[in-house]
Amino acid sequence: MAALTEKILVTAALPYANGPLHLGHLAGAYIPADVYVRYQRLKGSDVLFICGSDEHGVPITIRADKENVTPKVIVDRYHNLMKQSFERIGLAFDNYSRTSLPLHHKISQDFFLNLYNKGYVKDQEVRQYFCATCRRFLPDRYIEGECPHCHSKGARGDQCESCGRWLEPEQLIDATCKVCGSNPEMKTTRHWYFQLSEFQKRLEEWQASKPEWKSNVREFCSGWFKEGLTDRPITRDIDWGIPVPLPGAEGKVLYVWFDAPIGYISSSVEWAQNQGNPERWRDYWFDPKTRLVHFIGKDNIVFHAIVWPATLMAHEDFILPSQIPANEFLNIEGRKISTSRNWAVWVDEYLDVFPPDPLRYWLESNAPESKDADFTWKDFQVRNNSELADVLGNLVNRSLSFIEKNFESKMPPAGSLTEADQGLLATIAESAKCIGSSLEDFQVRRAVMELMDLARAGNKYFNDAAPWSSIKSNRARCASTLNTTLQLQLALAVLMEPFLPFSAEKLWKMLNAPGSHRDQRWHEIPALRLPDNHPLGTREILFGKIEDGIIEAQIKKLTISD
Ligand code: B3M
Ligand code: ZN
Repeated sequence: MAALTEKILVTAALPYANGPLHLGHLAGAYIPADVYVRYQRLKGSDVLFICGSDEHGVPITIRADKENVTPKVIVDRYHNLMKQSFERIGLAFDNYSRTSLPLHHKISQDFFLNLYNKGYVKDQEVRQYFCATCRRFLPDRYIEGECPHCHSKGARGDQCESCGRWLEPEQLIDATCKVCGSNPEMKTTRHWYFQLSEFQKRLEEWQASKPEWKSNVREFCSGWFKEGLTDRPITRDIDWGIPVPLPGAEGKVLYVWFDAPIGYISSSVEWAQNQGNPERWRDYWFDPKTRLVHFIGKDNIVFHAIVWPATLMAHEDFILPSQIPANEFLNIEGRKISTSRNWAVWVDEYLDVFPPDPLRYWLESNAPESKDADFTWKDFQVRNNSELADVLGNLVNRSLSFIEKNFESKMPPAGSLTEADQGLLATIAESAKCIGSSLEDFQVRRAVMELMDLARAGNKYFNDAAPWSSIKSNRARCASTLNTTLQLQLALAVLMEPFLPFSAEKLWKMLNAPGSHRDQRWHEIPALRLPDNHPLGTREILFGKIEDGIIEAQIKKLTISD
């Protein structure tokens, strides 16, 4: 039965290009998205996987000010570094773009004008902090002061990091300019507001039709609906960003959270252009049969589940998100990640020491799906050594080395299969089904456990069949055992692809299986077979053990800086 081809447009949040990629990024949005996409490709779905760097906004200018360089220097540096880290960890984007591209500027300005011309964007005079020393208006994050709720110092104009409450800059006690430290004054300025309040009813109705959304997303939104949606300024007084395309708006730029999600569209447009088929992106964004899936971290929920869908409704042409799998956060060794205090594990530094798959495996089996997760180096070592190496790696290694010794590295003939042999082969179909349905539900943790359970079943089968003793008494029986074990591994090589793509490829090659494991189809996995006497490839260690010393060096590297 041929599966119906589904069209799925998958996005992962556009990371700010203001620092290197760390484990928190990977855990929340990128690894879950990548697992889902790789699975859907094997299923035969028509998937477009889109991402790019978010290069505007105050996070970028603050970093630039700190280093005394231009924002351009910052975004060039980190865009390239992140892009490279994504590649090295195996993120299979169809396109990784960046929001500083002229293409993106144009698309965002057109989007803004579309909404403005329909009356969904209106200007308003507002009072805002102005720093007389720096001679500029201060956006939220350029203002610091004492939190009016918990009274901790250093709260930002938009949020207090200690108590987590959202703030307005004028609520801060003893507000100061983050750049020069002087007390800013209130002055009048003009901003353009998106009429979000007009969309509350439609948004509520739309979300009522999404009972399958994760509870964290639905609860978050109903909280916002209860408070009542208010119109939101979508312009800012800074000199880095996309110019507001209206007369009288000189010196103002679009708010980064207005242009960033439009980056999903412009990255798709860029992809289509690179394909030599510039209109192709429309097949996804304008076709109501496309499922639009946004993978994000929980701090981005309001933008993706409320503000962005409302802007899409206002524009009228585009499809709306169909799923928003939002994950919780990852802590490191019991502490909240802090990039400014260097409490983080950086992906590029990890990859200089370790292969990508063990990290992917840890992040998958500990995905912060319903609560925050805690990464510890020790647990990373345990998972690698006692699961990847001892279960999956061991199954492969001991059966292949046995065949090397006793069957000249050729596939031992299947012969006649016992109930136990057939039982193991039947488990493949069950596992493929379970893993698939977990992934359809965005349950990566459960899916990767099910994968590992299948490898465990393989080891148990191998132990029970004891080929080291049947080789002496019944060579044909022994051959059947090895044949069955290897057929399982052929299936595993494909089942591993969403989770452990590098090792999946390695295993496929070790089996010298024809073509690529990526060209297989999920529903055909149970029927995959290597023929009798098929020559196997070169055996390699699939997962090496990680020694204590290496882990201790990593733990030492983690020090909090002030
Ligand atoms: N850059 C925030 C973040 O990295 C923001 C996401 C944009 S997604 C359109 O968490
Ligand atoms: Zn100042």
